[in-house]
Amino acid sequence: HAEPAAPPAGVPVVDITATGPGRTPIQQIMQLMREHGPVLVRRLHGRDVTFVADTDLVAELADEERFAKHVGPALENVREFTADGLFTAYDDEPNWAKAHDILMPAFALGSMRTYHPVMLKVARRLIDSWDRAARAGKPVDVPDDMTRMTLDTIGLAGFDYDFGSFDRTEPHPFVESMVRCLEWSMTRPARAPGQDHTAADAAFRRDADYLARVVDDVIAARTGTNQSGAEDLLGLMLSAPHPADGTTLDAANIRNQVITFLIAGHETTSGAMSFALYYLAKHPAVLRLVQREADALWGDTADPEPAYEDIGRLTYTRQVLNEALRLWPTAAAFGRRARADTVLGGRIPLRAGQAVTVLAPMLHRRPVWGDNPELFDPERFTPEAEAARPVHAYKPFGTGERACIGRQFALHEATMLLALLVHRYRLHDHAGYRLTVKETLTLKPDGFTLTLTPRTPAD
Ligand code: MNH
Repeated sequence: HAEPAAPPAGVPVVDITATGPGRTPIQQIMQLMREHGPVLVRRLHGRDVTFVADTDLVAELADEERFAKHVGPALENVREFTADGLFTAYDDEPNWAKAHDILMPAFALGSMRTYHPVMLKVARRLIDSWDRAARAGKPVDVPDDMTRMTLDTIGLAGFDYDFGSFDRTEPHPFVESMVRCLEWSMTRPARAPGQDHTAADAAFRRDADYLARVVDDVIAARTGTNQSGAEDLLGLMLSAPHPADGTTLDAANIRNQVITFLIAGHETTSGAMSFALYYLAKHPAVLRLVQREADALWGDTADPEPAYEDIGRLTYTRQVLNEALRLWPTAAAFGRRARADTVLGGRIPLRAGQAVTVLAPMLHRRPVWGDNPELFDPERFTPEAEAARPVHAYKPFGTGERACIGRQFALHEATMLLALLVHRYRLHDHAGYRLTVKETLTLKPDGFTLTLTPRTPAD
């Protein structure tokens, strides 16, 4: 990649070397942007990263002719355990296009019909667990339980592999190792020169090896049967020929894809549902509207049997999720690299290969969102409001051909679960929770608990 050019004139340079990025680097840049505006250079140990949240500049960065995905320093570290899996593959790595072509059919809207029963089965595991907590009057740990639910869902829907997360009092060790690997990836670029990180690196290696063993287990469970041609993700990975040349994915790449999907397929969706529940607990009028939408579909049925078609009808619930992802896009930053020498916004010269990072949480608070961008308001996502906004003002799923492949999967899973939960429970903010956002490359509300009581239908 090209050497960074000197910071462009007129763009503020903020040197954070004295304090470092800390444990919340995204929220630090959000704060810096509140002080210095939506374009800035963050300097750390003499290394510069340009961050952009300006609506017009992001629209330019979304132009696939001029810019492509950039695998930045944090993702370079994630590559240590996901290598050329879809998320961390370089744009021009042949396995990106190959795996993309082979796996795309599994993420077309129609495929959600296949995943629907599995998603519902796992939603019921969560509900059983929350029913027990409600009867016992015990609080539930929302992000932990959302993570149990999304991990089991991607495990079963993608790989017919059961993590059994609700049978465990602690998170599955896969989750704990993964979180440590993501933290290592996030903090490693900020290391001061000359320090010794041998112990942290060795611990990372152990965690990464453990993740690889889980992946081997997932693959072995399948190849031991005669199910290898099944139509789920793993089936496609193991046996679908590439449409162009008839070859299948090689064994090393399959491992990288499995680990990629186990991580990308659950961590961000869990955070999105957690933030949505946080906002619902804090906004009773919105909660009432979501409940009304669920009630209109399922009435006072104690155990509704949501149909696949029901989920598309939960339009207000979907607006709530969109709005939660506006304020806290759980994969908050993505890199874009200039394909050729260019000038961004007519004033920021970029050399071929030079990268900038889009900061979605601040893009999502720009003036196109009105005077009160911090206010949680699902009305921002009515069809009329959406049509009136520039298309690139909202980027929780990234952009272009490297945008999230799992978007429909996440939205189907999350919309169904939210509607089922508000249909069944009254949510009590028993601890008067004050939002603190934990960063492990992705974002989650930290230590967010609720207590629950059953709803009577008229609530
Ligand atoms: Mn997902 C890429 C956000 C759910 C699998 N995802 C991306 C990117 C963002 C993103 C942003 C682009 C990153 C970049 O440009 O560097 N993803 C999300 C969010 C949710 C989400 C906010 C939930 C909410 N993602 C999912 C789910 C799956 C998934 C669910 C799988 C089942 N995502 C991926 C994969 C990629 C990706 C795979 C990489 C796609 C590619 O580059 O070809």
